[in-house]
Amino acid sequence: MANNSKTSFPLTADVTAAAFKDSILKHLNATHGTDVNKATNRSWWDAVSSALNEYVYNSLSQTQRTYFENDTRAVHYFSLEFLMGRLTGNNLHNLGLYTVAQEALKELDINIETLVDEEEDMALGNGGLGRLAACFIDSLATMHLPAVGYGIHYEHGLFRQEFQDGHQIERPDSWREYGNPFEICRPENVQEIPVYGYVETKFDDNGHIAKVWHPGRVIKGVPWDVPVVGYEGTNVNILRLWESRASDFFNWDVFNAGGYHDAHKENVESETVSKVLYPNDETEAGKELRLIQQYFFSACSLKDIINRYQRAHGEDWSKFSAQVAVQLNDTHPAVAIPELMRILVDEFNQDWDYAWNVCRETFSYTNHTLLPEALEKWSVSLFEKVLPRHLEIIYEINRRFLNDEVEAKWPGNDTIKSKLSIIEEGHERMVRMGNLSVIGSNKVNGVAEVHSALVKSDLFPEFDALWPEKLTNVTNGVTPRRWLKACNPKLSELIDATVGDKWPTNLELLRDLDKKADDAEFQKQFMAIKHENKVELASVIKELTDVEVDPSAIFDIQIKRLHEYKRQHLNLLHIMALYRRLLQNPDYDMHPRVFIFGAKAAPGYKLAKDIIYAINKVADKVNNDERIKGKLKVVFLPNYRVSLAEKMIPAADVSEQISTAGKEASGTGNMKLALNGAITIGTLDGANIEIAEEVGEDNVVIFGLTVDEVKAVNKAGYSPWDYYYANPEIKAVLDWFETDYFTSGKPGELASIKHSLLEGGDPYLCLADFDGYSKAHEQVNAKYIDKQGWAKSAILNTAYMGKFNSDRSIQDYVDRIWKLKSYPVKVN
Ligand code: HBZ
Repeated sequence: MANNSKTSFPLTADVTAAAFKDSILKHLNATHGTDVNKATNRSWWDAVSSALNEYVYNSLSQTQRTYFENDTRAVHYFSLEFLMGRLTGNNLHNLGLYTVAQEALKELDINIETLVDEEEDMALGNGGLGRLAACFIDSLATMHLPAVGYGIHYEHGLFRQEFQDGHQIERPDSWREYGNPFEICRPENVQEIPVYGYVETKFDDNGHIAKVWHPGRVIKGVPWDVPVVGYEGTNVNILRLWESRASDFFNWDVFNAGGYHDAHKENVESETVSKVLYPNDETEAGKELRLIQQYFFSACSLKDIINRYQRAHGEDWSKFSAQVAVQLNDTHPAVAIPELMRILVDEFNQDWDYAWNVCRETFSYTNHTLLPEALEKWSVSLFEKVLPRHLEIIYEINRRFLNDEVEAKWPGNDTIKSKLSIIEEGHERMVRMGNLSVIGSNKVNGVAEVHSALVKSDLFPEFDALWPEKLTNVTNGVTPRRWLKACNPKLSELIDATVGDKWPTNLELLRDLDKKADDAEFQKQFMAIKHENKVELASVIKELTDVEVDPSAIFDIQIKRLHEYKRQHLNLLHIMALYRRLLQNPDYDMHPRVFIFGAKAAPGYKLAKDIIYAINKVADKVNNDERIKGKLKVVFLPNYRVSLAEKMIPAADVSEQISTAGKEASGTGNMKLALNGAITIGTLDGANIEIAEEVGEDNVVIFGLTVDEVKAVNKAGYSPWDYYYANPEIKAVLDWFETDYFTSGKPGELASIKHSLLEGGDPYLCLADFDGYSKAHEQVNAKYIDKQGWAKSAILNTAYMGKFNSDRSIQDYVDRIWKLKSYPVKVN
C-alpha cells in the first residue's frame, strides 16, 4: 500500500500517494486509452503528466482570473528562444508532488527516474540566452508576478548531436513527434500576420497622407500555451509559442487553374517559418527566413497583447504603457518596435509623437553580447522586400531621432550622427537592430556588472551620454528549483536538514551553511553526497561513451556552447600539456583527473567542430594509454542539453569558466556549478567577477588577463609567436597537433587548431593566458589534496551563491524596469 505521505504545500497538502496513483490509473485508461497490461513507459509518462496537469490547470485558470479581475500590469518576455528542458520533474517538484508521485509509481513497480527520462527535452534555444529566459519565467511565476513568455513553437529545436569517429554530426530534434502533454493549443487566439508586398501612399479627404500596406502573403499564427508552474504551485503563468501555418489551406485560384503544386508551395513556405530553430549562437547570418521568424512571433505577440488590452480599455491608448511592459531578449524581437508604431499610427490613426511615447515607455532591451559578429544587422534591401512599411517607419524614427535629439545634443556633428543612426551607410546599407533597440526602449541592460560597464563604455558610449539613465545592469541568475532542488536531491535534503526548507524561494538562507563549513561531520556528509553524485555520473559516462572513470578522481567540467571565446581549446592545450608531463615523468605529482566536456558547435562553425574533433581524438589516445596509469581521463559527452546538465552539474568538483576577459557577457553555468559546490577556475570575466566577490577569493581560483590587460595587449600588438618560442611546452603541444600522434596515419588532421593560434593570430589570447591557466590548475590540484580545505571551499561556494538566484534578477527587473506588483493567487 502507498503510505499516505502528504506534501508540505498548501495547494497539494491533501494529495496522498494512493490518490495520485488512482489518478494515474484513471488517466492511463480514460485519457490515453491503454491499460496496465499494455502500457509502455511512454504511456505511463503520459498518464503521470495528465495526473499532475489536473493541479496545473486548476491553478492556471485561477491565475488568469486573478490577473484579469485585477486588471494587472504585466511583463511580456519576447524571446526567440526558451530552453525549457524537461517539464515533468520540474512541475512535480514545484507542485510539491514529487515524493507523492515517486511513491505512487513505486506501488506500480515503476521507477520515477526512468519515467522522467522518457521525456524529450524542450530544446527551443541555443544556450545561455534561451536558458535564461526559461529560468526567468520560472521565477516570475514563483514570485506571483503577471507575466507571459512569448516565442516560437519550433517543430525542431536545437539539433541532436552525435559523434562519428569523433566528428560532430547534426541530427534533427523532434521533441514533439508524438505530441506533448504540457502544451495546449488555443485556436481562439489565432493571429494573421502579413509579410512582403508594397506600400501605397494615399491622401484622405483632408489631404492627410495615409500609408496602406498591401501584403504579398499572410501567415497564420497558432498559439500553443505551455503552463509555467511557480514554486508551491499557486501561480501558473503561460509561455505562449506561435506556430506558423498557411493562412488558407489552399490558394484556390491557383489550385483551380491547375497549379496544385504552386498552391502547395506557398503553404509549405508559410509553414517553414516555425519549422526549425537557427542553431547559431553569437553569429548573425542575415537570412530572410530568420527575419520573418522574428517579425512573425513579435507581430503575433503584439496583436495578442493588444487584443487583451482592448478587452479592458478599448481604444484608449493612454493606459497602454501603464499596463504593458515588453522585454526584448536581445535584439531578436526588435522589429516589435516599428510594428507597434505601425499598429498605432496606421491601424488606429494615432498621432506619431503620441505613438512614439507609448512605444518608448513599453519596450526595454537586454543586451547579451559584445561580440561584433553577434550584433544584428539586416540589409535595407531585404528589409524592404519583407517588411516595406516597417522600413519606412524605421526611416522616420531615425530621421526624427537624428534631427531632433542628436542634433540638440551635438549640433552639426555628422560623425556622431553616423554612429548613432539606425542605418549604417556603406556599399550595402544596413539596419542596425541594436541602435533601433536602444532608441526605442525605456531601459537597456547588460547581464553582469562588468558587461554592463562595457555596454556603456565600449558599445553604446554616445547613447549613454545622451540618456545617462537609460543604460543599466541586471546581473543574471538561475532558478534554484531546477538547478539545486530538483537536480541534486541528496544535497537538497542535507541543506533542508541544516538550514530548513525555505531556501528554494530565498536562496540567501544558504548563507547559514557557512557555520558548518569547518564542521568535520558536515564536511563528510557534503563530500559523501558529491561522491555519490560522481558515481552516478560515472555510470552515465560509461553508458554514453564506454569510458570508465574513477569517481575518486577530480571531476573537472566545462559545459557550454563551443566557441573560440569560451576557449575549450585552452582547456585542451592544458590537458595535452598534462599528458606530456605524465609521459615524460610517470611519477608527475597530480591527483587523478577526469576532464569532462559537453558542447554543441554551430553546424557552420568549422573551427569549433575541429576543436570537438581534436578533444575526442586526444580523449581516445589518453584514455587508452596504460603508461599514465589512469591518472588522466578525457570525456566528451555527446548531445549536451538541459537534462544532461542536470546530471553533470551535481557531480562537478571543478567548474571551468575560462573565457577571454571581456567576452563572456555573464555566464550562467558558472552559477549552477558553484551553487552545487564546484570550485571555479576562471578568468575575471562576466559574472565570474561577482561570484568571486560573493564566495571569497580563497574559494575560487582566478587566473589570466583582466579586461584592461586584454585591451592593452591588443593595443600593443599581440603576437602569439612570442609565446610559442618562449615556452617549450606550448611549442611542443602546438607542434603535436601537426603529427599523427592522435590521428594515426593521418597527420595534419588537427592542424587547424595550431594554425588558428599562430598564423590566425590567436584572437582570444589562449597562448597569453596559458601559463597562468596551467599554474591555476596546479593550485586546484594542491587545494584538492587538502581534503578538509577543499570541503570547506565547496560548502562555502554553495553557501554564498544566494545572489545568483534568478528571483533576485527578476526583483531587480521589477524594481528598476518593469514596476510590477505581485498577485499571489488563492487557489481553491
Ligand atoms: O547569454 C549568452 C551570453 O553569451 C552569456 O554570457 C550570458 O550569460 C547569456 C545570458 O545572458 N548569449 C547567448 O546565449 N546568445 C545566444 O544564444 C545567441 C543566439 C542567437 C543569436 C545570437 C546569440 O543570433
